[in-house]
Amino acid sequence: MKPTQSDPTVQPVPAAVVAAVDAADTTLSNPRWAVLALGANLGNRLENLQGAVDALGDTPGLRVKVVSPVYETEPWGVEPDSQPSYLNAVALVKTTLPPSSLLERAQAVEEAFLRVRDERWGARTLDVDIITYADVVSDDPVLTLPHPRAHQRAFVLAPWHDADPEAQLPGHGPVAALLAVVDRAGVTPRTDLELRLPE
Ligand code: A4P
Ligand code: MG
Repeated sequence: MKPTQSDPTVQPVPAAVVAAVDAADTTLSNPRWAVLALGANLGNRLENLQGAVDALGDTPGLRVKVVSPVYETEPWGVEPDSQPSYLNAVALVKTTLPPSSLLERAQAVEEAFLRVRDERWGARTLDVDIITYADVVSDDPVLTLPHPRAHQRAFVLAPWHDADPEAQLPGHGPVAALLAVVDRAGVTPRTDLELRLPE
């Protein structure tokens, strides 16, 4: 029997619950683009980057849509020759996760690769940074958006530009224009290496 309005077992749903469910629905049907920078300079660097792409792809509410070419890059911000060189790449993802959950997931993926945090800018098996999340701008030190140093870094801008030539860095303008003025020394495409999208 079809329930009717007079059916005493059918309770009206409170307006607040309807609003909350509607809001969740909007988020779920409205995934956001985010740009993630991947870096590794310890262990099997390419495997670590691919592992990060695959682990991100296994995340509920997250799809990896584009992976960039891979670059070999000299360590930035540290004494020359004090660390092995990096492989860097960028992943463009669409996600229904809010920024804080995306950061948690990125850090969990780093942990899975036995990343040890002993010094800032220390060598690492895997670094997953959030470069942008939609057009969100935030100076919260726990999650600064866009990433505060992305605009200066050819090892982020070059693969990002390859993956999305039209990309914009909120607050800084087109990635192509930023890339044209940063120092690209020590940032070399590794055309012999390739990342795959998750299956
Ligand atoms: N945090 C704040 N905003 C963000 C964000 N947008 N994405 C906080 C990710 N994390 C963010 O990060 C330290 C804290 O930053 C986190 O707890 C998070 O809450 P971390 O990953 O633990 O440490 P880190 O990576 O050593 O520090 P940081 O400041 O993120 O370093 P950078 O600026 O990412 O630099 N040279 C080359 N060639 N290639 C590289 O990939 N990477 C670095 C790291 C240095 N030199 C490099 C490379
Ligand atoms: Mg980091």
